[in-house]
Amino acid sequence: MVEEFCRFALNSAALTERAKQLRHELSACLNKLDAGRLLSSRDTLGDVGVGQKVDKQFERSDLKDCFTAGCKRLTEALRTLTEVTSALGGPDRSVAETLEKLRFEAYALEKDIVLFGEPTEKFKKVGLYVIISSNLPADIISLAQKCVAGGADCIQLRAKNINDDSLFAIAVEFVMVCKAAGVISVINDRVDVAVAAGADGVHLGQNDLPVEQVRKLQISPLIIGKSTHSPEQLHVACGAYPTYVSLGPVFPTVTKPTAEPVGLDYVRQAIKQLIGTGIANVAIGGITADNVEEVLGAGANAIAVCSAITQVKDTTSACRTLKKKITAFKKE
Ligand code: TZP
Ligand code: MG
Repeated sequence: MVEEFCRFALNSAALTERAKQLRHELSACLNKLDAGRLLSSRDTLGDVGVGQKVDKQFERSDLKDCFTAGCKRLTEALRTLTEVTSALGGPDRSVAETLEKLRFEAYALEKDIVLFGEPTEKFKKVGLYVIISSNLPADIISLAQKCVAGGADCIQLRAKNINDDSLFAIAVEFVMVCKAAGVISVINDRVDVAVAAGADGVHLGQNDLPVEQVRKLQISPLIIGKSTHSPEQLHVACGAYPTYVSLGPVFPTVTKPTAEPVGLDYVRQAIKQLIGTGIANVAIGGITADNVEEVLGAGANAIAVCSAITQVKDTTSACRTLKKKITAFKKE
């Protein structure tokens, strides 16, 4: 169950491989026991446990629920097997020792799957990702409200020149606006602020803290985004398992005028590179209602925009137009 969840629900080759490895090691370890004796002592008809049921035994709400039950079953079974094989005695303690080792590996695997899987599941709904790049508290909140009204699925707060106390205060308010509307909130650069303000995620650039370090600082599963501008950067990013990677700037952008555009070729190449990683992607940079379909056509999962939404008279309507185009494209 755990392996199939990694394989079919998360599409993560790396996590599937770890689960498979654990299954094989368990099977090799159990093969050391006397299979003939075990089978001979099987007594299904005489087993008093057969047919005994507890409430909700077969109630599962979704695949995640099946996965959680699978993890509990796995660790409980490993515990029981460790105890029983220890009680068998004899000079060979290697089976019990391996089973104990596998139990701790199973705990670690469950944690890694949840920390990767939960944010991934949450981020799946993102089509329109808006970046609010401003240091002015009033602007930030008013823009966030307009983006929420216009159907943004995720909003990032990008305030680079503001004191920490003001940033934290505005982040708390920003998160509240997003949460009330069921919109994902992301803080640019700062994992401390993201965690303290209760945001859904943090976005990291090439020169920010490494993803592995940020993962250690979360207090509940956090969406972790990572900027990439080339296939090489993408390769490195994938090794750290962020929730999503941004790909760009696709086109020249006024928001980052010095950044070299990477074009749609990079988006196409990145989509191929991301197959089997379970990592989502967001195309960014110079995207507008006029070129959004072209970007989606190159394979992008989601579209991030800043100026197309914040540098216009009617932010809400600009969001609606983009969202409509993204939704229509995804339905095709
Ligand atoms: N990084 C690369 S492009 C960009 C960032 C933060 C901003 C995208 O902004 P715009 O205004 O949508 O081009
Ligand atoms: Mg940054």
